[in-house]
Amino acid sequence: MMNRFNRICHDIKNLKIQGAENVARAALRALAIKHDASSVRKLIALRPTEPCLKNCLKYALSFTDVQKGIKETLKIMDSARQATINFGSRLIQNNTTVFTHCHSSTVVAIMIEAKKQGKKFQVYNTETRPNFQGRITATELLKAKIPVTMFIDSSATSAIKDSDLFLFGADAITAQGSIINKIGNKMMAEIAEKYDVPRYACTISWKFDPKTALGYIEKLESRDEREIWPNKPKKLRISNVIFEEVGADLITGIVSEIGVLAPSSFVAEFSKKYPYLIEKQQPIIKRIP
Ligand code: RUB
Repeated sequence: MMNRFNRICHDIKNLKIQGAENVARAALRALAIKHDASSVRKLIALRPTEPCLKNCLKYALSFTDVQKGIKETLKIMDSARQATINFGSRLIQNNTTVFTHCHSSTVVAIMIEAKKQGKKFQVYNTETRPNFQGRITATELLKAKIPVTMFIDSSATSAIKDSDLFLFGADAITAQGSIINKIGNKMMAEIAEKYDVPRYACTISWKFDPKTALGYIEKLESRDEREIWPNKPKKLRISNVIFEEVGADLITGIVSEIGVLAPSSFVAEFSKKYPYLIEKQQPIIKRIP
């Protein structure tokens, strides 16, 4: 029988708990059970491309009373999430076709809020191989009575050229105003740019990785090849890098609790609002490309 801490770790590792914010919240639940140094290290290593998880743990652990720290962190996250949803819902109008990729709980919540406001719109989404998170998105939207059409990933062009808006989530925001999100997002943002479809990353600002301001390059998680082909020929190498960087030049705006900001203004505004999350140490020169 797995203890509760290990169960949460197992569920994060195996994508039973997925999406950056869900992962960060689950890590805080695990932190409430165990917060010695090795448990914290274990939590941080579960999903390497998740600064929100790291920011949350760092802030919660800055309190002498860790349980109080966890509560305070969740309070900030809850109010940031609500404000992000409110800003994001304003982007959706009547008769809009919204395109999205993968599953972002933030993007889904924005769509549900727009629906609650009485807006009539439809969603095009992609299935998101190999783990099909697009099915989670489609299921949640249908439950909220929002019409959805699912496309296979390789038909994204057909979906995007008939869309009015591209909303996507974020796993990380860098100091350059770029976003790290599910593989495919960059290609889709490029297609959307070609067809003049505006592209917004929707996320609480705590996905910002302060270390990127010091020259760190965000690590992109790679997963097991067997997710793509369980009985693959022995000598075949398969790339299963699951995230990629969407450059600031491809992003119309970052929607967060701070507002809807151009990527170039995001970092300055974030630093003003959350000075305690900004890194104080010196750049690690050898990691600068
Ligand atoms: C999920 C994914 C999501 C972001 C944002 O990838 O890329 O778009 O994590 O999600 P995975 P949220 O399934 O590999 O975790 O808005 O819920 O934080």
